[in-house]
Amino acid sequence: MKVKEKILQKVQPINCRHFIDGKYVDSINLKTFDNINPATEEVMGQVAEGGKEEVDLAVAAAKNALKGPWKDLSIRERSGILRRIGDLILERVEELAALEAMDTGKPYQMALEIDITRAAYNFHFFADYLTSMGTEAYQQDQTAIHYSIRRPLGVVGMINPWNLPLLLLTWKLAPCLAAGNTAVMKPAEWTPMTATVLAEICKEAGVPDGVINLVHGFGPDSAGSAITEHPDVDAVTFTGETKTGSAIMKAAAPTLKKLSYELGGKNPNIIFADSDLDEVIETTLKSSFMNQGEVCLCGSRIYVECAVYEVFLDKFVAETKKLKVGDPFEEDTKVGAVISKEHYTRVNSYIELAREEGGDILTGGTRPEGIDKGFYILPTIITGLGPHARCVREEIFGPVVTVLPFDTEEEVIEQANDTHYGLGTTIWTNDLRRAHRVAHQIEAGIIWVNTWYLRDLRTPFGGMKQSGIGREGGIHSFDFYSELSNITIKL
Ligand code: NAD
Ligand code: 6OD
Repeated sequence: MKVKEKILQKVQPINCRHFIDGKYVDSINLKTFDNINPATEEVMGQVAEGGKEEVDLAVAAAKNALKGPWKDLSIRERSGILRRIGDLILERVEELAALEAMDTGKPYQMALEIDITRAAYNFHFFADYLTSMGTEAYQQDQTAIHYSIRRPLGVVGMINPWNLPLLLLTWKLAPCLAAGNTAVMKPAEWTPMTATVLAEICKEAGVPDGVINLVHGFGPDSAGSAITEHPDVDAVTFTGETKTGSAIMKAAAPTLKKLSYELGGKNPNIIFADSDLDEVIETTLKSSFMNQGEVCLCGSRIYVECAVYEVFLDKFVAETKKLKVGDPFEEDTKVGAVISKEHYTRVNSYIELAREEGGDILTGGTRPEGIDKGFYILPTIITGLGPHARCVREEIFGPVVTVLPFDTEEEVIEQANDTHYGLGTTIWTNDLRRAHRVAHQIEAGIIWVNTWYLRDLRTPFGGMKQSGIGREGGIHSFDFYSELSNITIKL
């Protein structure tokens, strides 16, 4: 039996309810919305539509849960629960990957190998990290000793995007729980299924009732804004679009919530002539089109040194044409469907704009032939645009890249930095001095040399400029999810 039939026989889409104070519940007014499979355009199920009333209940449960028994657990006990969550995710890896593929339209294989595996690792990593953490202490002559203690922040609101749903939700939830907080989570409206299963997993792993709460719904005037406005939510961690970050900041201002932001990007992929082109092409295919280009870190602005521009383009276009686009559950599918009809229209409007701006579409730019249903867009490579074209400057968040030639290091650094984003950059060169020199001048929070999306969860992750506020990962996550108090003892 083919993998597709095997998985789809075992896993059916689920209806999604809120999870509040340890129980799955409907919305008070029983309102729901359709959950649509972007690969088939069919309605897969219903999602409870939450708003202010459900968020009020969830926040009250989370606030109450701060009193105990969560706060009284030893480090070893809390770490054990986190580890068990990671284990349970792995036990259900195929089911979760199938649900993620149905919700997002991404290839099942990618969901299996990246999204869900990493979601489990997020818990395993922070379970271990928690047990090895120390705090600062200073002896001041014979006068005093100073030491700091970490305490939970309180109730943390988590607002999540749809592109890597469980990976990014758990990237927040694991350190949030490790630091002893309670949570009210809102998954993106397009991708509610894996978060719904995670709630059950957390309960089974021993997370006390009220510690994690989940409210489904939309952003503005809905569950999202209710979280950001709620006076008993102490902090909000948000991953999503830059302009949504701005709206959340406004909503959170009256109650001065602590904010952590992972926002958009328009990331340069800079290819110098001395790099190993086969390696460049292999990775650039991923950094351009992985997850349909719906990764904040995708290198959608490709700059190639003139000496290798033509040879790079020939190979890149040829390899891109080989990527199989289609059914997320076919084993060899590399590019699935984009998330929604609205997004499909938006990405296509950028391709149209590129044509109007005088760009050449070297490959892609249309739907794949023979597929009538589903929000599919062929991987698209655009050349012939200048540095000020909108397709070169704005985040498209789809399988669309622009390629521009450059002559000098100075010129490419200037173009790479000429943006209000500053999330990630990849630099390809075999010249060690140049790698350091360019990396130090690039205005981005994450810079890879001769690789892309190579992660170590201890490292600071986040964006400069309008790509984010703060950093996540290792101690940086704990710095966000805890309050430090300094205690001074006079000797
Ligand atoms: P989005 O901003 O539209 O939505 C994200 C979440 O915010 C959703 O849950 C949505 O319901 C909620 N939301 C929307 N408006 C809100 C409001 N006014 N108040 C409260 N909540 C609100 O983003 P998206 O389309 O889901 O995700 C794509 C974007 O996310 C891209 O810009 C991408 O670059 C960015 N992203 C960044 C990172 C990162 O680590 N920097 C990671 C993933 C995605
Ligand atoms: O890998 C991660 O930890 C992470 N936050 C990835 C974000 C990807 C954005 O789409």
